[in-house]
Amino acid sequence: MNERAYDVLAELLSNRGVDVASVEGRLRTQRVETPSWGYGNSGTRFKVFPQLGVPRDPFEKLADAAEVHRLTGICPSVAIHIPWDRVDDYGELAQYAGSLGMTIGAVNPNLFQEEDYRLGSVCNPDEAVRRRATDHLIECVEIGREVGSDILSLWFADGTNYAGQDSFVERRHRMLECLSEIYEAMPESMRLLLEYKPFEPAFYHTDLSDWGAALTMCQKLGHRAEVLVDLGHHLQGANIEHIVALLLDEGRLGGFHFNSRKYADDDLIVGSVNPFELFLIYVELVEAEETTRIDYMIDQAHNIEPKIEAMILSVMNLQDAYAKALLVDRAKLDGARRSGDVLLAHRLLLEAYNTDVRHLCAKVREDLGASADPISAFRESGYLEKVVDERLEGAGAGWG
Ligand code: RM4
Ligand code: MN
Ligand code: MN
Repeated sequence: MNERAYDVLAELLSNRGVDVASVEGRLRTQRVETPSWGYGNSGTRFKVFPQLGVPRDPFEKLADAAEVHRLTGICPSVAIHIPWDRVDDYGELAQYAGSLGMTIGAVNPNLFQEEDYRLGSVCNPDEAVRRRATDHLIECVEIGREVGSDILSLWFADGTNYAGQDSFVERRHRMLECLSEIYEAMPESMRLLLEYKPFEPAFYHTDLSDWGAALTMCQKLGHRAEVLVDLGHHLQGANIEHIVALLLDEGRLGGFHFNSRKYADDDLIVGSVNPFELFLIYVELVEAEETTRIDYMIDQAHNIEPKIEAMILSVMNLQDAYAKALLVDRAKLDGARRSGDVLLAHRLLLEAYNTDVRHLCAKVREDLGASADPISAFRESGYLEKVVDERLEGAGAGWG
């Protein structure tokens, strides 16, 4: 760590009235879950460029995720996707995670890659297909029990491609019927997170197109059903921080899938396109998260960039955004808002956003036993060279 740079920053912040120790304390409690699928090969519908050293199975994905945690100090859990991460013995998978100092986080069912799901899964007009989808969801509840996870994270590809194809309302009722059964099957300790998305792979309508569709479904299910916000799942121009505030106010913001996008659901490195938006989202979260459980997860797919480094950079960008949000002078902001001082209120946000917090984050990572400079440390560690050698045989895991 660059101690001089840190000291200068800490002094500057103290002079501004920031309680640096408490900001650092909050930063040490930040947690970000990384996705198993982010370590496997992925691409676009045009081409998947496979990378050397990519994990071949869920165990190797956990090992890569553990490396991200070792270097950042805030990523001790991994989300899994079933069937991509199907194993014979989930107890063994959980035990292996434990041996790496990791846990298994959200269980993500997959209801979009079977022939049967051409017209949807839980909204399909065919009752037999809906039964099959529901059974898979119940299987995932069981897997959650076996791996010690308390989150069932749901995203449905359901929707229609042409006007008139099916009844919006009947489809909604079918989904509600299925999710009610799942909700009943979940242990008391488990939460159901419901993710919305306005387009793709369905192109006329999706059954959970936006936060309102997801929220009303959650409200019907019960208090352990909450909305998940994926940053890539909005139409252009949507004010995501406003959506975040609304869901928090309703007590139904369950979690995030962080990523970045320029055009659609691009799943790029977090904060790479619009870091200011990421900061504004954290500004809404800073107070609420003191009393609410929110699960922060990354949902990324790396097409050309090295996967572990991309994940580390995403985590660092999340630390950076959170740190800046913690610097906002809340008392002054409150005063500016009440007195109608539009520009002062705005400038108070800019003041926090424009602070270079990198040395503060580096210090926090070191406090956690991680690395001040995680990407350089990763490059120097020889981990990638080692796994490239070890994983020469067999195919890298991907979406299949
Ligand atoms: C979807 C959505 C889900 C993710 C799948 C792979 O667009 O973001 O969360 O599990 O992609
Ligand atoms: Mn997602
Ligand atoms: Mn997505």
